[in-house]
Formats: sequence, C-alpha cells, structure tokens
Amino acid sequence: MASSQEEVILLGVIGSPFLHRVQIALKLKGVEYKYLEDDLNNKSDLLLKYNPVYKMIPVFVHNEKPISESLVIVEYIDDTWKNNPILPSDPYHRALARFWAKFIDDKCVALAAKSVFIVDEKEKEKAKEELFEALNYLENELKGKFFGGDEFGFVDIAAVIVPIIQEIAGLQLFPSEKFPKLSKWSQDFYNHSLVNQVMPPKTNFLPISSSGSKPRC
Ligand SMILES: N[C@@H](CCC(=O)N[C@@H](CS)C(=O)NCC(=O)O)C(=O)O
Repeated sequence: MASSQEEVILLGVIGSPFLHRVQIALKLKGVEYKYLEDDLNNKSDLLLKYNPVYKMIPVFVHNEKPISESLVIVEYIDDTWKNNPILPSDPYHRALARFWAKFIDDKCVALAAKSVFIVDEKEKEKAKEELFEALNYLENELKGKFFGGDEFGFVDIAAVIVPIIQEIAGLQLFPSEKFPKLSKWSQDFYNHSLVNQVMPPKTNFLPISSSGSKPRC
C-alpha cells in the first residue's frame, strides 16, 4: 500500500490498453492513487510537462517523479511495492517475461495496426498473415492458465492489449479454433476478479489509428 506520505498520480484516458496495464498493476499491489483523465485532443499542461518526449498517456507520477511508457511504469511499480510480485524472481525468467512483453508491443500491436489501416488489399493480407504468425508464438508460449503460471504476471499485463486489438479492430484475430489457448486466456484474464475491476466495458476502448492521425492509441 502507498503510505499516506506518498503521492501517486496516474494520467490517462479510459479505454487506453496502455493505461489499463498500469491500473492492473496498481490494483494487484493495492496501491491507492489519484487518477487524472486527460484529453488527447487537447493535452493537459501536466501531460506535456511530464512526458515532453512522447506526449502520450499513461504517465505515472510518484512523489513528483514522472515515469512514462506503460511497461516501464509496471516494472517501476513492481520494484517499488514488493507484495504480489509481477515479474518472476529468477533472472532468466525475468528476461523471458521482458522479451515476450516487448514482442507483444513490437510485433503484435504494430502488425495489428498495420493490418487494419493498410489500404492495399495485398499488403493488408500480408500484415494479417504476419500477425497470425506472431499470435501463434504467443499461443505456444501459454503453458498454464496465465503466461505467469497459476496467477497472472508481467506478460499477461502486457498482453491485455491483444484482445482489445480484436475488439477495436473488429478483427477475428483469434477465433477459438485457431488460437484456443489465447482465446481461453483472454476470458480468464478479463474475468479475473482484480482485472475486471479495472477494465472498462469493451465498447469504451479507444480506437487504434494509423500513426498519421491524432489522437492515436
Ligand atoms: N508505448 C506507449 C504507448 C502509449 C500510447 O500509445 N498512448 C496513446 C493513447 S492509447 C496516446 O497517448 N496517444 C496520444 C498521441 O499519439 O498523440 C506505452 O506503452 O505507454
């Protein structure tokens, strides 16, 4: 728990999967925080001050020290509040968890955006094929109920975006016959008693958009 001397602020926009990563981590740790909803069409001075480099939410501010990038924030939360660990303790398993979390952002998220926004049909099909290939790696990586084992961990929190991509993109990304484990995982994770306290109704997710238009998610 954050002590009464601590000030914990989170800037975000409800419906952003990147924000929800941080909220799940805070809920798991039982950290109280002040939530400030931003407006991506009219970014607050606080957002521009605290994340001048990317000008993106989420931004986490702990005792006036700002941190950006959702996965960096989740690691910081895990390092700061030691109860209910998010990353494994073994260095090799920690490295693997970071590898898959990065894979989700670099491959799955990037390819999903591409497969939605590319206009050329051939290229769109190619991006979809590559996305399916990437998701197949995730499917094979899912060895237990969660990526983290019996309980969810860093990769699960990173992967919260994967079913959201399906919703917002209107893609049948993982029909259960193609990705049975991912499909079951997404139900288990979203229905988890901590996670479902944080996630908004699926209709509230922000639309992802190509890098040219604003605001983007
Ligand atoms: N890599 C960032 C991505 C965050 C992100 O894409 N945030 C979007 C909202 S979902 C944003 O702030 N967009 C504003 C903009 O692009 O101007 C993270 O993991 O935190």
